Amino acid sequence: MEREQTLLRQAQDRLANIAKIPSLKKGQSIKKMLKEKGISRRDFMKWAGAMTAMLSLPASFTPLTAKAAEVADRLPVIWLHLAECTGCSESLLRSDGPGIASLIFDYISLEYHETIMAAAGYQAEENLESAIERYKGRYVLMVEGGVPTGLEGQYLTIGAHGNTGLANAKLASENAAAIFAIGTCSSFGGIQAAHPNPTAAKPLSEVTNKPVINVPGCPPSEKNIVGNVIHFLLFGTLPQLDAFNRPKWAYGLRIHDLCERRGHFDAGEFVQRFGDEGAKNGYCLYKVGCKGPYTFNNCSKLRFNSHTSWPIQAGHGCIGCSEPNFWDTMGPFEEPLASKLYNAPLFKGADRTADNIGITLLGAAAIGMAAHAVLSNFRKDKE
Ligand code: FSX
Ligand code: SF4
Ligand code: F3S
Repeated sequence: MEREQTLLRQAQDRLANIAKIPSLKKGQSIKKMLKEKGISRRDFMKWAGAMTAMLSLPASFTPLTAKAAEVADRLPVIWLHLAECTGCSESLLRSDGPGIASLIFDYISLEYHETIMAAAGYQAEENLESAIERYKGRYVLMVEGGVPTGLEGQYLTIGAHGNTGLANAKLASENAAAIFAIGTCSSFGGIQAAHPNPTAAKPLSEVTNKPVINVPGCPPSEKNIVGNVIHFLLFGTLPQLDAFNRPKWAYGLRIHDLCERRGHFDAGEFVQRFGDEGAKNGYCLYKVGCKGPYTFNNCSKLRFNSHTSWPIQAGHGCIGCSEPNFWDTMGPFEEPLASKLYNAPLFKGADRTADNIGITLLGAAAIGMAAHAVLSNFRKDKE
């Protein structure tokens, strides 16, 4: 309780100080934007309550979460695009609705974002340099995409002077107040770092000495991106992180832990082939490749597109998109991980066991061990 009060006071003071900074979005306010989009104050407060819960904060923080959103226009953000598909930006900007999350993202001050800014060529380059200079030590850096480091970064050049993505990432990291690696590519290398990684693509955290918060997912949900912005506004400190520097509030549980098909997993009821009776009955997708038991993310709880659906609800297993090296380690995506080990003595027939006596006996621990074995085998293969 005492700790809660101290945290509340700290966040209040921080937000009061941020509110004193002049708005970077002249003539705009959350109130006005909500009105334009037909979102009521009540819905906004409901959103603030849900966001507070998502950040694992007590309900007493709800008014502060709302306040954080209101002062988000004081936050200069520089968003770099490196090697990736732009899905992370799409996840945020094209969510239906628009949801309040994307609205808040509109409201922050995006000082530089290669795909959506109007400037091009030399002018765009100048924008990056001047934003870094003007907001030194104050801006939040969000980086989407892996960093090709082969040929000194020449696999990825950006803009009229042909600066490398590597050089831009290093430069922008230097004076950032906080750094977020948005998406699996930036967090862990992603698809371009998949074997044989021809461009020597690396995660952002490997090209800067500054602390990097990873927000993986291919793409990550807009809630996880905006949640990090709100957390930074509230506290200005690193959230609790897991072993892969992912915020625990978002990546603390496995997809499997809260999956709506979990009851079928426990009962040994599986889809055997896409389109079969089991699929029609909404059975567990483990045997058609679901990697939910090995994947840490909050999709099963928060879903996508204003909570309408998510991969498993749509009928396909989780492919493990928020895990390091998932392109190499989680495939084939439509086969269970354990069948990779079919010939390994310990796990021989693991999925046949599931067939005969139900997965309950196989148990999550065995699946976890299988995953571990696959990952270690994979590393050996590569060496
Ligand atoms: Fe794409 Fe982003 Fe995947 Fe990567 O998301 S959705 S390839 S994580 O960097 O644009
Ligand atoms: Fe859900 Fe996949 Fe776990 Fe089955 S294996 S319960 S579909 S997360
Ligand atoms: Fe990715 Fe699995 Fe969620 S594939 S989007 S972590 S359900």
